[in-house]
Amino acid sequence: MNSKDITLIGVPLEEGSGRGGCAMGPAAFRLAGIVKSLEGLGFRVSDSGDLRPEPATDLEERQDAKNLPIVGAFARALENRTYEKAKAGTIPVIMGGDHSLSMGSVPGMARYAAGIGRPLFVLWIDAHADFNSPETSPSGNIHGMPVAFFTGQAEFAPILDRDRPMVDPRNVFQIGIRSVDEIERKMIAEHGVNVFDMRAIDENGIAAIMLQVIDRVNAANGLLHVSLDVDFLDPDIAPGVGTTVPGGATFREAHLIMEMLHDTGLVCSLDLVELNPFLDDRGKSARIMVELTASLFGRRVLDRPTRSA
Ligand code: Z70
Ligand code: MN
Ligand code: MN
Ligand code: MN
Repeated sequence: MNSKDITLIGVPLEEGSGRGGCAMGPAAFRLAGIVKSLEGLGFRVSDSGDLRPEPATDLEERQDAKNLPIVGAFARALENRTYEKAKAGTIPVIMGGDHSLSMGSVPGMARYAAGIGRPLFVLWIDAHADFNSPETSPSGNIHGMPVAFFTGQAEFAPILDRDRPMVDPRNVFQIGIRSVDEIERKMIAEHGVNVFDMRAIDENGIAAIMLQVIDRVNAANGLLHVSLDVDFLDPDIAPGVGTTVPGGATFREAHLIMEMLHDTGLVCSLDLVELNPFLDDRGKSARIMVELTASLFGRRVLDRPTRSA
C-alpha cells in the first residue's frame, strides 16, 4: 500500500502465551522509539493507544484453550480496530502482545481486503507454525493456534463471526520455522501452507525465497499482512522472548526480508509480537524489532533501482 499514514495499535496481551511479560511489549516498543523512527521516514504516525477489553462473558474458560475469555475479547477488539484503521486509509502496525493477537489483526485485514475485492496473503515470520487447535495443542496456549484460526481450521468458540472472510491457507507463507509439533506438521502440509523452514533458508537463501513470495502476491494483486514473531531471530540477537529456539535468523537475513518487502509496496499491515521485555537484555530485542520495522517502511543504506514486477 502506498499510504503515508501509519496507525499504531497497542495490544497488551500475554494470556495467550502461558507466561507473563508480553503485556509490557507496547510500552517497550514506544520506549525504543518506534514513533520517531517511522516519522523520520516521512510517515504521519498516529498512536491509537492500548486496547484494554474486559474478558468476554460469553466465552468459557477451558484447559485446552487457556484464558479464552480475555484472549477472545482482545481478538474481537483488535479485529475491529485493525479493520477501521485500514479502511480509513492507514497502515495498522500492531504492537503486541503475544501471537494470539493475530486472531484479531488478520481477520480484520481479511475483512478489509474482501471489501476492496483483493485476496489477503499472510507472511508468517516465526520459529513456530502456530497451526495448533485446542484438540492438537500440547500446551493449551492459544498463541500456538492463530494460523489455524484465521484460516478457518480451528473454529473453537464463537470468538468472531463464523461467516467472516477467512485466509486461504495456500495464501500463507511461513519463514524461519524450526519448531513444529507432530500433528501440526501434518496439518500444515494437508492444508497447503507454504513453509520455508530454516533448512530452506540455508539451502536457497532469503532472497530467492522472498522473490517467490512476492511474485505470488503480485500475480494475484493481493495485499500482504506481515506477522513478525521475535523468536524468528536467533536468541543471541533477540533474547527477549519466552520461547527461544536455537538456530534462528541473523540480523542480516531479517533486514533483507524487510528491505525486499518494502520495495514491493504490497504490505498493508504488520504485527510485532512475542516481545517479552522482562526477559530482554537492556532493550536490545525491542530495538532490533523497531529497526526491522524501519527497514520495512523504507529505511535503506543506498538508493537502488526498484525491481520491476
Ligand atoms: C507450541 C504450542 C508457540 C509461539 C510458542 C509452541 C507455540 N507449538 N508459538 N511461541 N509464538 O504450544 O502450540
Ligand atoms: Mn508465533
Ligand atoms: Mn514463535
Ligand atoms: Mn481442514
